Amino acid sequence: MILIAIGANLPGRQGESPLVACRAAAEALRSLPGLRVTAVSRWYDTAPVPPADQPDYINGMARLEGEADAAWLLARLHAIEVAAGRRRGAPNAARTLDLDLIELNGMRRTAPPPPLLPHPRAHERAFVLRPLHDVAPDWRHPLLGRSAAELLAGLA
Ligand code: PH2
Ligand code: MG
Ligand code: MG
Repeated sequence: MILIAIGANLPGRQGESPLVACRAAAEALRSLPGLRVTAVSRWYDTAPVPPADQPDYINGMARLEGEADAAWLLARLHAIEVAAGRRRGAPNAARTLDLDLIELNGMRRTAPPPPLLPHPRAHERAFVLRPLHDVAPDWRHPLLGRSAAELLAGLA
């Protein structure tokens, strides 16, 4: 199971809304060679975390099946972000599209090179865990051993 978090909170290059950008990103994932998109979550309107003077985000999650090299997949995700007008700014800056690799077939990597897996902040972010639960209610955090529902219950 591969889990990719999708988020956006700025209009895209043609002025398209974050929701349109997120839906287009989920479609773009369908063209990744050797992988199959098996589920896309509902879309959630979420306040910025940490609280910031930015528009709300749209957040969702795609579930894929197949084998992929971690560095290769990360590069593919970055290419989709760039095509959607993403510019690298300060950490947590508002963005036209953010694709974060949360889970890659149970892989664990807690030190560079990227990507760190599972995503090091996934377990503390409701905007990740809620859509994750939509597409993978059976998932357990590979390092913590806890389900998305359990992790969500532990958040404020
Ligand atoms: N992404 C961030 C920082 N803060 N907040 C919300 N609600 N949703 C996000 O996707 C998000 C965020 C950095 O990637
Ligand atoms: Mg992110
Ligand atoms: Mg990111």
